[in-house]
Amino acid sequence: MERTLSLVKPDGVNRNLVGEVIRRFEKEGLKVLALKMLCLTKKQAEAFYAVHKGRPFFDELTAYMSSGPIVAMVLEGENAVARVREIMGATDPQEAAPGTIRADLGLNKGENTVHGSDSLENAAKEIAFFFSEHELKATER
Ligand code: IDP
Ligand code: MG
Repeated sequence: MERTLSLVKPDGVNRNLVGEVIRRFEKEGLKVLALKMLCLTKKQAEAFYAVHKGRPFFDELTAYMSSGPIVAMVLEGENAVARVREIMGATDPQEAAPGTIRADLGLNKGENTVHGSDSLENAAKEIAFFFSEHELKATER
């Protein structure tokens, strides 16, 4: 069993796609372990995407990610990290495989509707960024 972090980005929340994104994960057998809506400050977005600091799109990305509410969730399942990345599709909606969230719902490379952790190690860090030990414990089955 693995746990991973996914976000519905501001464009997804804005276009009423929260339920649709969660439905696609649940339909594939992933379990929602924790869930919350919040707004990131620019500083928090910069910390979350620190690995991209120095990239040309860093300022645009962190401004966008702090531009409105997002929904953060912890998903659990077998190979959850890779499966969530598969269900999301490639970063650029134009390059994402048909039937993936980004191909079907993404607007462009920046406003691509969802985030998913890219490794088990980053998943643990990203889960801890959004959820306290207490919040995860509260829903343990
Ligand atoms: P990922 O979300 O598929 O893992 P990353 O390369 O880690 O993609 O980039 C993080 C996020 O930064 C992307 O999801 C996207 O929102 C944004 N991003 C990446 N590359 C570009 C770009 O070339 N222009 C604008 N935004 C970008
Ligand atoms: Mg990434």
